[in-house]
Order: sequence, then C-alpha cells, then structure tokens
Amino acid sequence: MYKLLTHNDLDGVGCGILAKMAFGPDVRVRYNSIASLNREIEFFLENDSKETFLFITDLSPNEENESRLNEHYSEHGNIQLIDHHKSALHLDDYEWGYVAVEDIDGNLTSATSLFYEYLVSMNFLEASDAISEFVELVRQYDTWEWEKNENQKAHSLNSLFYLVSIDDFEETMIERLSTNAHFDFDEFEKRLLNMEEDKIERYIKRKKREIVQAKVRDYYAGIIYAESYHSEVGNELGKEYAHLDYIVILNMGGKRISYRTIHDHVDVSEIAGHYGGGGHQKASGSTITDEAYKHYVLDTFHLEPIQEDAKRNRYNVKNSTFGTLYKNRKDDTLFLYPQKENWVVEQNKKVVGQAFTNFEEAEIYVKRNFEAWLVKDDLFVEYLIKEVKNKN
Ligand SMILES: [Mn+2]
Repeated sequence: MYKLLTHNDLDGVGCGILAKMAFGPDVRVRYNSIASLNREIEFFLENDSKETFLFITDLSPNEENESRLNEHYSEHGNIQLIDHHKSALHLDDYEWGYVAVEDIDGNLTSATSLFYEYLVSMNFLEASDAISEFVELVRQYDTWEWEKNENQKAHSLNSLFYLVSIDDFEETMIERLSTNAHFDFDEFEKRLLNMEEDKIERYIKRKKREIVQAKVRDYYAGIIYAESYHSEVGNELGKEYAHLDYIVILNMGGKRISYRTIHDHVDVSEIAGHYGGGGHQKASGSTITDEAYKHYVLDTFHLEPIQEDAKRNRYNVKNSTFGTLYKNRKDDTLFLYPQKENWVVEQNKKVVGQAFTNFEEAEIYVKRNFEAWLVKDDLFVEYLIKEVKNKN
C-alpha cells in the first residue's frame, strides 16, 4: 500500500492525481492544509501498517515530526518527501527528503512537476503528452510563471480547480489525462471559466478600494480581508500599490494569513516564519497568531483605505517634467518635480525629505510617509494657476 499526504491546493492535488494514475487503488490520498499535515503524520506513524509507503508532497512536517519520520525511516525505509518550498530545503539533507526549488535548467519547480519526474523515473507512471501538458500548467500557475508567459490556460486551470470539489476535479482530470492525447478544457468549462475570470476581476476591483497600509516591523504592508483568490488579489494589489513591500491577506474565518510580494527585496517566507508559518520568497502563509492579530488586525482596523491614483489624467501624470501633484487625507499638497539631476518633494510648498535620484523613489517616499494619491487633472490645473498668480 501507498499513502500520500499532500497540500489541498492545485499543486498538491496535482500530486494526488498523479499518484492515483500511478498506483490506482493501491494508494490512499489525503489532502491537507499546512496546519493539518502534522496531525496526519502522527496518525500515520501511530496507526498505519509499517508496510505502507508514505509520500509527502508540497508540505513539510514540523521539527518534532521531522525527527519522528527520520526514526521511522531508519527502521522501515519507506518514506519519500518531495517539495519545492525554500522553507523546506533543510529536509533535502535526509535520505528520504527531496527538495528542489529550481530544476537543472534554472526553471522554478512545483511539487507536481517534481513528483511527476520521480514517478516516471521510478517506472511507476508512463509519461504522456497530456500529462506533461497538465503538469506544466500546474507548475506555471504555482510558480506564477503563467503571468510573465501570459499563459491564461494555467490560470484557468486553477480557477476550475476552485469551481468544483476536489473529488470532482480529481475524477475529471484522471479520466481526461488517461484518455486524451492532449490536455484541454471542454466547451462548457470554457464558458464557465470566462464568467469566472470576469468575477475575479470585479472582486479584485473591490479589494483595491478596501486595502489599508501600515508599517509593520521593518516593512510597509498593505492589509486586506479576503476569503478567496488570494494569489490574484495579492498580485494585483502588489502592482497597483508598488510602494508597499508586501500584501497581507487575512482570512478571518479560516484564521489564516497569506503573504504576497511582487518585489525581490522582501522575502515573505521570512515574514510568515516570524508568525510560525512558511512558504516561498514571493508567496507564503501562516496562522493568525496573537502577535499577527495585533500587528495586522488590532493595530490597523481603524485605518482608512488607501486612495487610488487618478487614472484618466492627461496633465497630472507621473514622471512629468512639469511636476506631479499628490494630496492626502489631511489635505496636504505634495508636489514632485525634477531639479537638475534630482527629484524634489514639496509638502505644502516646503521641501521635505532628501533629494531623490528618480521619480519612482520620490513617489514611494510620498506614498509611504503621507499616504498621498495622484489627484485629478482639475485640481492640478487649479494648483498651477494659483502658483502663477502668486508669482505675479
Ligand atoms: Mn506548491
């Protein structure tokens, strides 16, 4: 017998699908949240037959279970953990651990892509075009490479995953991958997915108007409450509010936090680690511990949402040699303009901050410290007219 403990997201379930295709009725698959994995490991060690071969994919045990698994392995030798999370790299040192964040060509891996490679190399599963295509879609979604590649199909696969139950998804995919030469959606799914993509877009628009910002420990965070579409919300808000180091997505019902960043200078797996969680450099998670509750909920609940920049301006535009005008809730005016090699910021006509080497730096300063937004053209024109009058 085989047993697979894996994550309950698309990448984790991708592993479950491959396991069932490889081992058929000889494998039992359990899908877990990050929090429930350790319970399942303990159950396995205490109750399962010593003959059962255990796979763990896309998740990693806590320290205590790490050593219990190692003990079990030295007695029975039937454990294989496969993961691609940076926070699990220490497990690669065990004979039973295989953790790789990148493959030999430097491409980011996913649990499904690593497990597929493993099953094929061990002759447990025969490779096919359909399976390879499916695995690649999962990998691109999980590593977020789909966005740079504009691979909408990878995004749609994840949307479909959340539209149906895990059981239904599993069954449909196993059937499709076993019978079709290539992987594709059927006509009904395509229509459904179009509607779903529109729905996600509207959801994100709403979240853009609810986000608050706060400096938490060393970094500027954008904080939002959301139950669904965490990766999409994190990515879109990260781009819209690029002056923030990372985005925190609170799921109060599930008592969980997702951390996302689009930047390279922040490692959100470290931030999640501070609150007892883990994950990747750009995507991670933790539970809402008392400290996380204080930092992200209690200390920020009274804050007003960030105001979006004016979107349809012709005159008050970013990086303009005529200067760019911002405003905040206290009605301060913040004027950014180039002077010689640098950019200068005036708050209510007084120069503040240092000289900035480019517009982007000046804007980050203004958005972080004054929570200011780009004002509409009419206010900008009014401001300039007053300036001219004052000079005369
Ligand atoms: Mn994964």
